[in-house]
Amino acid sequence: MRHLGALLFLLGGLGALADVCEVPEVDSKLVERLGQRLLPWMNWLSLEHLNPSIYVGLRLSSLQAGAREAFYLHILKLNYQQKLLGLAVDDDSSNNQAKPSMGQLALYLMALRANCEFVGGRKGDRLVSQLKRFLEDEKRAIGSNHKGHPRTSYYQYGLGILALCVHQKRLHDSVVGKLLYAVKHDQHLQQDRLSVDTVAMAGLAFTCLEQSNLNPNQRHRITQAISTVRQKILKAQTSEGHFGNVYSTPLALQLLMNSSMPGEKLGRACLKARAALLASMQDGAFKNVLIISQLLPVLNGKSYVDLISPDCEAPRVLLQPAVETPSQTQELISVMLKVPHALQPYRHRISVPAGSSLEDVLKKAQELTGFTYETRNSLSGPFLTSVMGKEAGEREFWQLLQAPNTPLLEGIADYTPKDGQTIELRLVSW
Ligand code: B12
Repeated sequence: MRHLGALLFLLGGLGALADVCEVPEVDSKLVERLGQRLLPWMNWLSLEHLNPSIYVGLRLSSLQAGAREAFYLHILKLNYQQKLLGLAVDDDSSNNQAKPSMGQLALYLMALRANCEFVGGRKGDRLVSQLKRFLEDEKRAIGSNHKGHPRTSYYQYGLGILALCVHQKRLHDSVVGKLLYAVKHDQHLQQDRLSVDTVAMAGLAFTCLEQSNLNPNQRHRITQAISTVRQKILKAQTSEGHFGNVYSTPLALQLLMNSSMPGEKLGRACLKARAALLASMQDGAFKNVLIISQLLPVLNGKSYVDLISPDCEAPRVLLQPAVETPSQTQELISVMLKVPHALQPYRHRISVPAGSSLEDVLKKAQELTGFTYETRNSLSGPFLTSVMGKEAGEREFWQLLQAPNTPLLEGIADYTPKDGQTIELRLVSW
């Protein structure tokens, strides 16, 4: 009888284990290969490509880039302080750089925290005030009846709250309240679809607030919102196991990891997501450095919430640059590029070497066929802003689709079209 009791206790214990979201270690060679993709971007010190997310991702990973890392943070500091605090010498060459957005400032503050620094001093306090002001402005743009939209996005709103939280900076309940409302009432929807990245980011911000108890009056609502976020993310799991899509799974796992829920759904869902991620990693799906920087912490069992008290002494493996094996191909493929709804509709077949990116196709089309386009640089790479002379307006964007109607999951620099494919560019609202 006593043995049966012990057995039941053990089984009960195993059942309880299944409630926890764990992402068991994956092959370290696969992880290193991902990390190696970040290295060229850390050498490339062209100011427009500086990306604080790379630094954060690396510091929360099991990998390190040696002296490059410290140097990169140094350049980040110089660049961000110059642009944000107006410390630039007043000539045109240094001043024509756009000011970092709210989300970029947030990521910069997270990079400081990833190095175990708290923002402080006169300059630091000014940066914190700027971020608080950004959030206040966004709160006003959303409006007292919640009918408006943030000028950036709820994703950046969540990122802003998270960055201040990991520095233990207090925000007014009303600022946090807007994000609580948005999550509860599905205002993070993009084109009628749940943006898993956006809810995950909100969930990370709430988790930080819950752990730090910075808004005690909102405690109950925050706890409830975290549970809502978890449920929404679990519901968005695809049959292969991704939460939303392959590229929102890293942030979704950052949120779910190390959390627990009654029932057995969570543990199983996370193991399935891990298997799907692994398959995608082996397929070479992770090319984009921003996404890699969101994935590496997950593969090390960490999330952005760990920036509350990062472990800066944790041993990390030194990354060695990858040995390049250039794969020259003479084979040409042909891609149909079309923009049916432009003032001047466009449709042409473009020939490019196999393995070319969609950006290569656009360049070729511009060179040879009277197609025109413009891009803006972002932390995710080149963002298409204008096509055939038509610039996307406020809350509009040029969507990339595989005809007839499948939105691409990657941007122009990362997506590699297949032979015979038709790519459509479509101006849509979001
Ligand atoms: C908000 C958002 C959008 C908004 C951006 C508008 C706005 N005012 O915020 C809209 C709806 C327009 C959008 C569009 C697209 N997006 Co988007 N977007 C995001 C999201 C949720 C947050 C981005 C953000 O604010 N980052 C924080 C700030 C601080 O960084 P930032 O670099 O300054 O932000 C700018 C860029 O991110 C840019 N941007 C947004 N999406 C994309 C995608 C690409 C490929 C590029 C180069 C730039 C870019 O807009 C931001 C605001 O200016 C991310 C989620 C994530 N995990 O990152 C997805 C995400 C980056 N988007 C993604 C994709 C695929 C797209 C599209 C290519 C979809 C499509 N089929 O057309 C298009 C871009 C097409 C183009 N014209 O080049 C993927 C990229 C995956 C990858 N492998 O890199 C992500 C990760 C979502 C996902 N899980 O699938 N997006």
